[in-house]
Amino acid sequence: MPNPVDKTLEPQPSGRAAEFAAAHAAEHPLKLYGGWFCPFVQRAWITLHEKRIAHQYIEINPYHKEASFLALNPRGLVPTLAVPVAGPGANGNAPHRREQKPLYESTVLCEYLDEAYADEGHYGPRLLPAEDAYERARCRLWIDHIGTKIVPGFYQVIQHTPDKAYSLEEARRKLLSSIATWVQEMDGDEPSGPWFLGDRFSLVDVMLAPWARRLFLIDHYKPGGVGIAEARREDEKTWARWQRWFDAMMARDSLRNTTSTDDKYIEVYKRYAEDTTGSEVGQATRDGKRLP
Ligand SMILES: N[C@@H](CCC(=O)N[C@@H](CS)C(=O)NCC(=O)O)C(=O)O
Repeated sequence: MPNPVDKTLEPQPSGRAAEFAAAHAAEHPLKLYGGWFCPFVQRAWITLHEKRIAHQYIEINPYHKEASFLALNPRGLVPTLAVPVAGPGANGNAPHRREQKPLYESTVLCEYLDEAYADEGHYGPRLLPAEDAYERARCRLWIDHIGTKIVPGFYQVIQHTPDKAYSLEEARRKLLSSIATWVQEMDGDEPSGPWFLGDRFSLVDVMLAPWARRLFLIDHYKPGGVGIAEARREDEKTWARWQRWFDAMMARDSLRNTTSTDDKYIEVYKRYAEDTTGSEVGQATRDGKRLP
């Protein structure tokens, strides 16, 4: 299916994300290839921002699969990271300055950034608890829940059209129930912090933030919206805790500074709302398959 996103996609981020991109436009051996509209990219962007990692941001259109892009990431998806090669070159010679090792898959590359830039004195607190294997595993479990339940649920709602085998109400309930399950696993009843781990901001928060930021698109495009106000009438405790997290997340600089303006998201997500997008995520949702 020809990809209709190609022709209309804004070529650059806008708003605060444009400023952040411009501040990281200069040549640097650590390169993030991204698309401003992409929530998976925003995970990587937030991680770089949180840890103040020096890098170069390169905006590309992932729907145009340039050979140079596919050479870095055969899956042809953003985010893609190019990591400078440390140590001797592959043939044993002195390292070539321009040699790069690629990395992709947002969860993998965010974990890599957290581990590779681990000096807390320089890069701030680790985003996965380095000192506690159980807590780290628990974080990965709830990151997996975000990727396998909440994110697919988001697309099932936003891509819902009346001809679907499932109703909008069913898709909405499924999404809300996946979010509620996640919220019920959060630490931090008052007065501790708002994050998944209470006082401690972590990759669990990072992984959900871009879709939380995009929930307004469901309110914009789908009758009845996300339905959180209604859900809160039935379960005040869960949804009050969600709201604490949501408000804190929306105010976090790393999210705000990597976000473009709402009107641009509304524009680009129209094809999801009409279920005509040719993106791989969109097609997988339409076909009831696992997301790429
Ligand atoms: N599992 C991947 C998904 C990345 C992804 O789907 N990125 C989209 C943009 S939001 C993309 O590159 N799409 C290109 C296409 O669909 O052809 C990750 O977590 O990084």
